[in-house]
Amino acid sequence: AVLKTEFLGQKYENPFMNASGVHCLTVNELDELKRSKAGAFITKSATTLERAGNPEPRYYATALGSINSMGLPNKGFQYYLDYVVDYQKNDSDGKAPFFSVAGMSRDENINILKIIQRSDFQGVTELNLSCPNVPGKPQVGYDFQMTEQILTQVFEFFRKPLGVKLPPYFDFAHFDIVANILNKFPLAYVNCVNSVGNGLYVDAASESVVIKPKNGFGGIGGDYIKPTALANVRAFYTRLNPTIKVIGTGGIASGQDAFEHLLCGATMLQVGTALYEEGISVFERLEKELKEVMTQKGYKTIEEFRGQLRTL
Ligand code: RRO
Repeated sequence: AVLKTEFLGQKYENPFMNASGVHCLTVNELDELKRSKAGAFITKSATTLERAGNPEPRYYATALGSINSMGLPNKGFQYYLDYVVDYQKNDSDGKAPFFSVAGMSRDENINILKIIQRSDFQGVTELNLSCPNVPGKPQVGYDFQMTEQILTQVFEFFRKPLGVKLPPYFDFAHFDIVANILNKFPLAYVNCVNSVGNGLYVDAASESVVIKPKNGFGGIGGDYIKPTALANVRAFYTRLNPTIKVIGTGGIASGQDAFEHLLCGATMLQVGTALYEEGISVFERLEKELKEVMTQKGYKTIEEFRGQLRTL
C-alpha cells in the first residue's frame, strides 16, 4: 500500500502532519518536523506580537487524552513568516510548512493576512477560528455572524490558498449553518476539529484541577474526542462544495484512527495529543499501521476508500 496524497495540487509522501500547537513553536521544533516522517507540517498559530501564553501548568495528559490551556504562546507572526519563506527558498523536499494564523480580533486577522498576501509566501495558510483558551475571547467559529464577516473581508483581498480551523459542532442545525457560510467562499479546505473547548479534568486523589489557567478549564484532545472529530469531518465532507477539502484532526493515535478519518472524507490528517505524548517518531508508527490496515483490507491507495463510509 502507498500513502501518497495530493492536496491542493501538491504531492505529499503521506497525509500525516502535526496539529498546529504541537511541536511547532520554535525553529528547532519545526526543523525536527521537517526531518521527521511527517508528510507535511504546520507552524504554531501566530499573533502579530510574540506571546508568552497562560501560566503553567497548562497542558496535562490523561489516560484517554489531554487537556490544554496554552493561551496562544507564539513567537509572533514575523518569526514564522521568515521560517516558511526561507523554507520555500532553500528546501525543495515537497513538505513545505502550512502557516497558521490566529489573530485576537477581526482586525488583527485581516492585518496579518494582508501581510501574508503581500509576502513571497506561496504555501497554504490556515486561519484558526477556534482557539478556546484566551480568557475573554470566545471561539470565533461559534459566532456565525462574525465568521461570515471575517471571511467576507478576507476574500476581498486574499488570493492565496486558505483553510480554516474549526471548533467541533454538536448539532445538525449548526453543521448546516456553518457549511452554508463556508460554501460562499473560495476556501481551499476546512480543518475539523480543534480541541473540544473548555472541558474540566478532575484529579480525585488531590481533589484538584490539573492545569492552572481558567481554574482548570481547557481544550480536550485525544481519544475522548475521536467520535466528535469524525462526525465533524463527515458532516462537512458531505455538506461542502467538493472543491473545499477536509483535514481530519482529533483522536488520531493509530493507523485505524487514521483510516477512520480517511473513510469519513479527510485528505490530510493532523496529530496533536499523540504527537505531544510520543514525539516525532509517532509519524513512522502511524504510517506503518495505516499501511497494515490498508493491506489487510486490500487497498493499494487512499483514493480507493476516501470518503466511502457506509451507512446502514
Ligand atoms: O494555544 C492554545 O491554547 C490553543 C489554541 Br491557539 C488552539 O487553537 N487550540 C488549543 O487547543 N489550544
